[in-house]
Amino acid sequence: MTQVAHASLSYQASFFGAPAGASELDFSGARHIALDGRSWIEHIPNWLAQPESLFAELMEIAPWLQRDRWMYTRTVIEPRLTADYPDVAEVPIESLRTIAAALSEHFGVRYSSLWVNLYRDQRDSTAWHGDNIGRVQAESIVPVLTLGASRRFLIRPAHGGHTWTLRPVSGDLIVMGGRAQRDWRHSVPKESTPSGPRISINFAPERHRILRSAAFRR
Ligand SMILES: O=C(O)CCC(=O)C(=O)O
Repeated sequence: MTQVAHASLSYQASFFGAPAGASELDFSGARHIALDGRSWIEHIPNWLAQPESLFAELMEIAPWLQRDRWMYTRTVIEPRLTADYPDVAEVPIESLRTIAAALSEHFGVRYSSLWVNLYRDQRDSTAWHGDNIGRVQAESIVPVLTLGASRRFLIRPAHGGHTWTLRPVSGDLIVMGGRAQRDWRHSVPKESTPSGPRISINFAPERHRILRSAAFRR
């Protein structure tokens, strides 16, 4: 893994708004999609007001790493950067700790850790996968907050079938629930049209953190 100097990344850090307060985080606009009888996904547009400030802060201070992983016969460089916060209490951004607490309260899940991904441009991506939590829990609730550029977020059944396409914009929350990490696979594909940087914030309970080192991809 390689620590990445954030100064080498171009981004616009010109808008610093007020930190998110828990009372502003409103779940009532959720669009709920029943993927099947036991799995679901929700898209909550404009969930976070003034997402630009959080985007800029993470760009600046997150401990971005370039990871690699063993794939079948060789090591491949992940086409994105990642930063881990194993303990939410130690996240050095107050508004992000507030967001984790609001999600924990709303979903009744203690989100004690999080990781952030940086898709530097349209060439960065995440391959089809289920999150590790699906290995140990049949059901889970995984919130993913988008900041910055809009990218396609796809989800399809693990064994093939209809692909749902969501296009979250900055401040939107995507939530995967039920058996979505076990029976379904999600991805953020490369795009052909130019795109600026996107950050996704992925919230996880303790058990997910323990398993994080052994991602399973299909
Ligand atoms: O960036 C996203 O929207 C999804 C990220 C993801 O699925 C992951 O990091 O496991």
